[in-house]
Amino acid sequence: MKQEDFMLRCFEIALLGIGHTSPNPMVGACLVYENRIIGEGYHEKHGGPHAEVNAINSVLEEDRHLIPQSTLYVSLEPCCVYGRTPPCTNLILANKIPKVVVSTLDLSPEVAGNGIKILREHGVDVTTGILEDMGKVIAASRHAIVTLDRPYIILKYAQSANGKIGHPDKQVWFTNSISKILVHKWRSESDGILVGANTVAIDNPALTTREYFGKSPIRVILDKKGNLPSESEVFNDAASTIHVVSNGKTTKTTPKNGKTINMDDNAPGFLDQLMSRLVEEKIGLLLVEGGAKTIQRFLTADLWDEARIFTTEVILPDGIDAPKMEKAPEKTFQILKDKLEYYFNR
Ligand code: AOF
Ligand code: ZN
Repeated sequence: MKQEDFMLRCFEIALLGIGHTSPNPMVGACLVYENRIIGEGYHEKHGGPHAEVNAINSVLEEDRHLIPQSTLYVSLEPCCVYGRTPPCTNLILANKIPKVVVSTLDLSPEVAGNGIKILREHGVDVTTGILEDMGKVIAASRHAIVTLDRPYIILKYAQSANGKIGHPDKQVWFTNSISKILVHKWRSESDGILVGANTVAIDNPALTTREYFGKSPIRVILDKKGNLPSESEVFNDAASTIHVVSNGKTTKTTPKNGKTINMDDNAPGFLDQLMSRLVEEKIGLLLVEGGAKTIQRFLTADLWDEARIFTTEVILPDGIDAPKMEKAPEKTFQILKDKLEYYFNR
């Protein structure tokens, strides 16, 4: 087995935490003695033990004496600060682990290379940069939070074969049931889901995770005028909601589960300020589900990391034009007759 193989295992288990770790990153760790994994663990939940702690705790009694001769693989640089949990660097040193292999740095300002520095200063042999591109993808939402003060943003929409996203006054459904399940899986993995008022008024979506297991994201509703009806599904108690109303507008609608916040939608930098506010709400991964105007606002402000776009065989003769992506897709999948394209903004 190569270093890369053990790192891939770290990534695989790190991803089990998706949707539950923000504002902390997903992290996976494996403890390896002579090509055998004697312990592994991942960061399961924000506020809970770190991956390294879970990996070391998982080692069986009969293998514990091997820990001081093992290599610790971690998808992210071990932390060196007292946060909600004590520093993982202390734990590594206390367990006398002689070698640590890291994929990518933790860009949190208080760590950012210091975790590795401390380990090296104490004689630990540290290797970094193993499968680093993939490690960065796994840490992407944490890194968006600490370097950009915003969540990792995924834009998602479906369009007809002739490039229409929908109809101005009635709901149109384009994609098939398998694509719908996939979108609900994405919801379960997201911390927040954002839509504009028109989408609520026309489609009345619930924005919950119903066709897949797992939690529903926090619903973020941009309702500049504050006049969406309180009976709208997004204000029900099936999930938490942040209702964003423009400063100075009064609204009688308050979510049954959540809150209303006032921000000036017309002010310059509104979206930046809102994203920063969503970080305070522990939203590290945000799915923007529409509609056309809202998606376009994020594209124009260059506030996006990924776009996942479905194109169907349906032709909608008249309707609202879908936003135009300026670059080429990097991945394309066929889901029965739906085409799914992934775009990345880097
Ligand atoms: C690790 N392993 O599994 C995770 C890390 O005390 P907390 O939980 O708030 O942790 C804050 C710091 O730990 C911060 O730098 C964050 O990026 C990092 N998360 N670090 O060594 C882990 N989840
Ligand atoms: Zn840690």
